[in-house]
Amino acid sequence: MKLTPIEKVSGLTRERFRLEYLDPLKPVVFKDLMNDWPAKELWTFDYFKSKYGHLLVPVYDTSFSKGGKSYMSPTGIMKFGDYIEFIQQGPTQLRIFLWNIFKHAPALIHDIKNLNIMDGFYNEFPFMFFGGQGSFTKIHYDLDCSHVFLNQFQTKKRIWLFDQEQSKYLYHIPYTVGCLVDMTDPDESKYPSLQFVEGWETILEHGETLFIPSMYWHHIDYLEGGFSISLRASNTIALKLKGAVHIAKHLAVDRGMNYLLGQKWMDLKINMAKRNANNL
Ligand SMILES: O=C(O)CCC(=O)C(=O)O
Ligand SMILES: [Fe+2]
Repeated sequence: MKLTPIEKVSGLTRERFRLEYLDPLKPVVFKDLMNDWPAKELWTFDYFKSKYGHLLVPVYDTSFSKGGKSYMSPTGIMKFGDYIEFIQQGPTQLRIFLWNIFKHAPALIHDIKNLNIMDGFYNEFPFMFFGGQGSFTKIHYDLDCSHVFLNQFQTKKRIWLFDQEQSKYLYHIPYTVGCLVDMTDPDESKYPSLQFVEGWETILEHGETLFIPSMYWHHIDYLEGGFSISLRASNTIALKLKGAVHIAKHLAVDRGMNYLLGQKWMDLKINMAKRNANNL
């Protein structure tokens, strides 16, 4: 695997962002996009615990993507405050993900601001992601095909990105947005095609925003327990349409077949991923 560091920039204008990153679909880290957000200072573990600790949240562990009955389902429900205590105490795989905190705590919306770096943000879908040290968000790309702006708080994450050209080398599991390779242990003797992979790497720190271009694969390792908020944008009708078709196709086929065949469907997909990677 060959990984190139993602550039970190300040003071990027809309025009330069469009020309140098958005149009060519090239990732970048903004060092200053969240500078005017009150959340940058306000949102700490203690703040969330004291004001919103009573909220109930769905939590997930690594069984999330296993085939069968629990496919894509939460592991349990916890009090938000208890969860934060848990990730503050040390390593854990438990994560909160795709959580729209503003539905439960609308006042928090005033702590963040619209990002003016491009048009087409979906203001109704701000999602939060929390995880303990050692947890990871398994490599995937986002089903809705939107561009993602991932804003980091308090702690650090290591992020790897890969464009769609890399799918076959990553053992993409057909009909899903996932891969067979275990990116926490990218073992080239087990997955020989990994040797051809070319991608991007960054350590995202407090106050930084990562631009993940549409359909880029992302694998995220939580170097410390922490959280981020991702804001999504689709700036053209064509991209919105592509997202809608992608969602319909994937959900209908994959969920339908999982319902009918359970683990057998997962085994079939895994065999297809291996065949595709080995027939390069
Ligand atoms: O930060 C994470 O753990 C996952 C973020 C992600 O997958 C996204 O924003 O699309
Ligand atoms: Fe994602």
